[in-house]
Amino acid sequence: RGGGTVMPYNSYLNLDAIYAYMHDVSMRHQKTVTMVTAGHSFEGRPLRYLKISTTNFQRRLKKIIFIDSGIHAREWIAPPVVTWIIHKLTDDVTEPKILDDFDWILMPIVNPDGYEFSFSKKRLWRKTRSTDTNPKSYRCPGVDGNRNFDFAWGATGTSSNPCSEIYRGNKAFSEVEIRAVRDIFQTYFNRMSMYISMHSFGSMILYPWGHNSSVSKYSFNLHLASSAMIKAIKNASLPNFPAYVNGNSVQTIFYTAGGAADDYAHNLGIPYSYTFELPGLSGGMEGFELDPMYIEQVCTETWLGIVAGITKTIKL
Ligand code: ING
Ligand code: ZN
Repeated sequence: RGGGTVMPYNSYLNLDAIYAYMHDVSMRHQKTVTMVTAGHSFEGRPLRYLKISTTNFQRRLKKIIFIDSGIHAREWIAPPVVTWIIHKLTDDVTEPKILDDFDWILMPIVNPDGYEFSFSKKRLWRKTRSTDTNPKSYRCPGVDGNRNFDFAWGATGTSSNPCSEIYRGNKAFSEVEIRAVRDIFQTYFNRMSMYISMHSFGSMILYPWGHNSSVSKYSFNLHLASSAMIKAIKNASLPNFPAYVNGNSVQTIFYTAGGAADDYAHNLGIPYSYTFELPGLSGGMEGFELDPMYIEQVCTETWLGIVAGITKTIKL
């Protein structure tokens, strides 16, 4: 499996280890990889992503694929999937075509404060760790980053109560972490053909719209590409893993949410915008605590799914 530094994929790594890996990759691949610090979190941790291009990102020769994870702290299986993608685009290139065809933005930890908190204090923490002027906010810190984007902000499936797990914040983009993601979109949306927000769990590929039951004008292509992803994942998966399903939020996860990242991206005109719900092997809260023995399995099958989906992607 390729040279260079291989991150361990038999345990979940903390923020420092993930950032150290990103730094290491960017140092060893200076021609193709740039690490960006896009500001700092509410508690002061750096917000970091990698830009990967075989033809120099700034020359704007190619469309971009943007993948993030860790917007929700407790969904620990998502960040290793994104670092695995970094690995497959740098140290273990088995799909040179998609590296030649696209520039990439990979942000494994959108919400570093929440991620650290889920390691050190509360395993099942979901939100950011910010406080605002709402009187309840000191007792109940944190905003749901995936309800904080400025598209259908405040629509159904969100809460104005800081103590809720789906607290939307006191305004759209109240969260500095989500503003950093917004800035990536604002800078590059014209070039982006695909956006994937990695979450867990449920073995689903969701696509817009998610704020209500309306149907995207791209839904045929969204469905076609995600079906190709699912087929490839199924081929590489394990018998004890649940089968994936795809569709828009209402059809698939049976709830809607205003202010989510995938709708924000889609509204900017990014045609292929997805939320992945990676596998969890049990229901309830245990679904977030996927046994680390399965990390590498989820990484490899998800990567193959993404490759198949991109291959199926026609220019929109
Ligand atoms: N799931 C997503 C959530 O933010 C989602 C699912 C995405 C619903 C987009 C609607 C729109 O609730 C997880 N696991 O967070
Ligand atoms: Zn999530």
